[in-house]
Amino acid sequence: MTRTAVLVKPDGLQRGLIGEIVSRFERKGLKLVGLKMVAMTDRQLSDWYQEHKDKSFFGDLKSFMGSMPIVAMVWQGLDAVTVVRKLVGTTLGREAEAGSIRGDFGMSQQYNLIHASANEDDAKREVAIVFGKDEIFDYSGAMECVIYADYERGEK
Ligand code: 3AN
Repeated sequence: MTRTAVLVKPDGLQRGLIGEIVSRFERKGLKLVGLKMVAMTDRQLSDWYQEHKDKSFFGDLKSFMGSMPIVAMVWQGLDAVTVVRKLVGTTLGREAEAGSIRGDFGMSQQYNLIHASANEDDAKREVAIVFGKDEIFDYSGAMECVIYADYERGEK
């Protein structure tokens, strides 16, 4: 099982989409292993968005993301990074696939409601920026035996 980081951005919080977003991931069969509200610092945001540091929108993006609290989550599942990216949809809200979170709720490129880790290395790095080890929880999911086949859960 892999883990991925999700941020509901300030626009997602203001739009009242926390419950909707959590619900979509839950219904898919992903397991919530970390959740908190956090005001990200400029330092955290510089680390988080390091791949965009030379882009023209870097400063705007950081000040927007630091302008109010965000909701950070860690979701776990088989191929969780890919699954969550698909549920989130492509970057530009007005072009994102209908049925995805951005496709159903967003119109903007910058105000695109939600962040999801792009790959497993990013996921590990991003989780560590916002969560302490004691804020990630390992517990057995009661529904996992009907969400996954035995071989998918790594059991014979
Ligand atoms: P994604 O979140 O889909 O992986 P990235 O990694 O290309 O998208 O961009 C990270 C964030 O930067 C986006 N979620 C969006 O808020 C912002 N962003 C991307 N491109 C632009 C742009 N051209 N102008 C302003 N903000 C942008």
